[in-house]
Amino acid sequence: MAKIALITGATSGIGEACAHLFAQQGYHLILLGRREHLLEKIAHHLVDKYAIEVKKIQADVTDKENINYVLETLPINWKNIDVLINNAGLSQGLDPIDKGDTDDWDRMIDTNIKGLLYVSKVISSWMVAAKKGHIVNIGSIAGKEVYANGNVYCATKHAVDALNKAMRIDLLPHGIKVTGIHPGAVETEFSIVRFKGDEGRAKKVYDGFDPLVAQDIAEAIWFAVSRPAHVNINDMLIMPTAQANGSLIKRD
Ligand code: NDP
Ligand code: 8X3
Repeated sequence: MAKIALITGATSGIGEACAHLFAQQGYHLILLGRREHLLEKIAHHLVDKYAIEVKKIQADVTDKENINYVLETLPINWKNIDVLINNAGLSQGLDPIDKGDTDDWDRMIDTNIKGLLYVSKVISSWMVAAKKGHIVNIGSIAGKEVYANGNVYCATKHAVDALNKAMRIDLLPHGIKVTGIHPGAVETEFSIVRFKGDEGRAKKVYDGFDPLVAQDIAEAIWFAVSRPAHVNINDMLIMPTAQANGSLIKRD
């Protein structure tokens, strides 16, 4: 029987690249995101190309009641989830702490921390009952160090790093693997979202060096997920060659 992966934030960037790679490996997929037309488009393509089954969940991870509802009402055969990729996340703004927008802060905290928790609670309870499973949490270099004006985004990714370690402890008795994947700069919609649609400003983030692409991260995730049963990859920090740390990039 084919394995099942649930990917949050599957409508673009790293999540979408994971959907393609896991489909190629024969996984059935549950794709979750807010933009329905993109879920439709990606699901249609994957079903056509790889003859897998895809369940679309159009939902916002910050909506606790609805997340519980859409997951709990999945058909029973779709609850047998082997891999959860907690990828949905975003940054909003890049301002010093005295000038930050508190609505931006709420959005990042609600999505990157609370949304990840809402999904994880439901799925981990099924994994505990099944005594199998692998949770992959997408952190960031911003969860390992702090850079100028990154304040709240960095704090949310430090929380993901802590939760990743905490999940590994709590789920140890149940044989569930937990992996943290921490990328440096990846060119996706991330900076367009951070700068609220300002594509020119977003493009400048990646000027003069080769950033990672979403496929690089999907391949790292696949490496972690495809290890033998007795091997767990705890943590991977993956950077562009031109990026030394959270704030030092060598540009042409
Ligand atoms: P994208 O903006 O391309 O993708 C983000 C995804 O998250 C989209 O599919 C979006 O879908 C989804 N998403 C955002 N908010 C919600 C929500 N409230 N509910 C459900 N889905 C949501 O960026 P990336 O692919 O780069 O980001 C993926 C993850 O990687 C994030 O956690 C990010 O923090 C992390 N990361 C990114 C790095 C980078 O440089 N790009 C580096 C390190 C980490 P939709 O809008 O349809 O809901
Ligand atoms: C996204 C990468 O460096 O902008 O997590 O924080 S960075």
